[in-house]
Amino acid sequence: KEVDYSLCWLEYSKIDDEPYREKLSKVVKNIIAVGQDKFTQTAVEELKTAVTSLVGFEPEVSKEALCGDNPISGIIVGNVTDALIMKYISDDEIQKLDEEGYVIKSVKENPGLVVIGSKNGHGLVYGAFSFIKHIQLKRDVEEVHIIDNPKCKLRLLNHWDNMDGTVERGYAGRSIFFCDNKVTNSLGRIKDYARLLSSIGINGVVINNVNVNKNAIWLITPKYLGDLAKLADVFRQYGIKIYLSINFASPIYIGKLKTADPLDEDVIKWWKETAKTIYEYIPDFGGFLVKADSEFNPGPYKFGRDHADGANMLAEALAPYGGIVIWRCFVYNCTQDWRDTKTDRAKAAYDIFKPLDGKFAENVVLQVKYGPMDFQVREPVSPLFGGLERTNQLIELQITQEYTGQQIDLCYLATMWKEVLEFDTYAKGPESKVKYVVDGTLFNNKYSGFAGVSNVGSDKNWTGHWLAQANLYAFGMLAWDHSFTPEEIAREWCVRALTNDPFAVETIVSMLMRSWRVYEKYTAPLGIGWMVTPHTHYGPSVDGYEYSKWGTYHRADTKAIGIDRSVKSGTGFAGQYHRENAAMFESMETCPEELLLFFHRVPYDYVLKSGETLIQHIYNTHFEGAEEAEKLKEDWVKIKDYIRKDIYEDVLERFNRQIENAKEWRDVVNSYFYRKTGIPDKYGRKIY
Ligand code: GCW
Repeated sequence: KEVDYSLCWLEYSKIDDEPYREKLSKVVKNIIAVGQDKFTQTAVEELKTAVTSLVGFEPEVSKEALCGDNPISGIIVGNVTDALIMKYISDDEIQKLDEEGYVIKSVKENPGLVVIGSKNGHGLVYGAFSFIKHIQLKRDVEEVHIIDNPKCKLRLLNHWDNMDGTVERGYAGRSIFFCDNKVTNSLGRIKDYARLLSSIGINGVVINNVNVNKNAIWLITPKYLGDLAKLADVFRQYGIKIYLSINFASPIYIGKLKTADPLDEDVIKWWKETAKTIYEYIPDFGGFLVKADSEFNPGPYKFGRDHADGANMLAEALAPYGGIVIWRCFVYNCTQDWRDTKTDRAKAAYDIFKPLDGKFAENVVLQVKYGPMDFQVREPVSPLFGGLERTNQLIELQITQEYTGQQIDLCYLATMWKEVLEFDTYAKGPESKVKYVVDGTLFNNKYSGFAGVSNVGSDKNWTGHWLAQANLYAFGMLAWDHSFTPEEIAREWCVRALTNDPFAVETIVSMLMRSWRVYEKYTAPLGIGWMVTPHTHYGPSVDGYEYSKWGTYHRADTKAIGIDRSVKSGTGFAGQYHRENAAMFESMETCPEELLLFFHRVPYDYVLKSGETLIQHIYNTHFEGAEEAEKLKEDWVKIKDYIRKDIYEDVLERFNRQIENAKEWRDVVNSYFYRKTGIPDKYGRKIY
């Protein structure tokens, strides 16, 4: 089937290694589907599509093992309770499987036979995709033995798609879900999207923006539910549930009630009826995502109630059907006076949600942005991780590159995410890392996991920048299993999606691995953040948000820059962490240097560990960052011959823009500080 968009890592080109293909052919020539259910069908269809392209012939599919007792070769796909599967998979192996897990095993006594088994259908689909990956990476099929389970229960994407077809903070074209205030009927593309997501383990998508306005308010009504049900049918085949963002004041807008007070009888009843209707259309509907009392969205505060009142009321409406409420913690005063130095936006989420810890219903999950501010290129980890001990929680990561180069600049985010996940909260002593909070093991949560703000749109490569596909891929992989390294993920993605030439692969992996740091170097220094062009958030504007209402200030003067967030003399934010981290952030000496200006107000002549002064560090990193951006392009040029021509050209054009952007950042930031301080660059480089 010809489509006018890329299939990313599922774009199968024929395996060029003859001997490997030969070996493989013996195994993949038969597919034996034990069950008849829709997941088995999906798994078989995927295996068939992949084999046909990768190996070059269409495998035979049979419903039962035609073999009787004779040795057979092929892939058997089925539930671990099926007799045929049980023959080859031990109890011990079955024991190790979770709900969504799978086992892939080549049968020793029966060379050429591979079994893919799972406890439920989702697992079978994951198992099929995993086997496909296995062969794309040319791993041994005669020795395969994988038992794999997702570490996190919820692995969600959040789309900030509006019904008019625009995407808030989207850099990859239009919405794939909505157009002209209608739900899309291009279900072919949706199916391919479901395939891509399922192949990286995603099990839920929130399809509309958290800012729920105009028509989107009505998505939870029969006006749209029929069309949404069709989307849900497509996703369901791949083990993915759909969720909707809702407007907390819906009972007023839709129900024509006088209030949306979560404790009001009529409001409670209205939500219960609404939930009932939704589940009539979509029996496995995932639930609601709610941005309440945040950036002008209505919430329980409006009615004199707190966030637990609001979330629990919705949770009760969804509970009979197994739905959940995902409640965002991105709540802060967005009409701050910049003159007010007491209010600290970084403190808001913890101040609001910590006192509510333990008060949320069983089917409520709090969704917490990884940092206390807003997806900056460098932030400390939110103190809510480790702070909330009796509440389900999801970590919210931003795959779309709002503050990290907008899919023009290369910025592989897995390196950042990994640092966040490895951060030790000390909530229960050492080894209380964020990764153990979000996989639910530290506090034994019923629901937990990852939510990623999607970077996907209608562009033919889905993500604007071809290499930004790696971020989507990495998000899924880490949500599935946070023990993967960013490097192995990058390599895998590269081989599957771009090229398998070893030199080209290593070059691209190296580019990806250093790209976050490069981006950080030429933008705002040492964790202070912002300094971006207001509203668009691309390109430099050092004072762009300095005198605004958003609570995002650097407070640079001629002597010093940064915010004192210590307990002793500052806003006290550092005190929101557990003792070990609070102490570390409290003092300038022990605060990690990359976060120095986030936590401290630092004079320009302060000497850093490198021996350079703060001002010199700012100059150095900005010159280096711009140079390293040019190096990224040089590397890309070196591998020209190994990359498909149109991809090569597209990416080259992005690097040219990145170089311009980096130069602009370098000169604006350096000039700003030179003009503030009058201190020249000790290496005499050009500052304007
Ligand atoms: O990062 C900010 C964005 C807003 C976004 C908001 C949020 C969807 O600038 O565009 O709104 O965060 O996360 O709710």
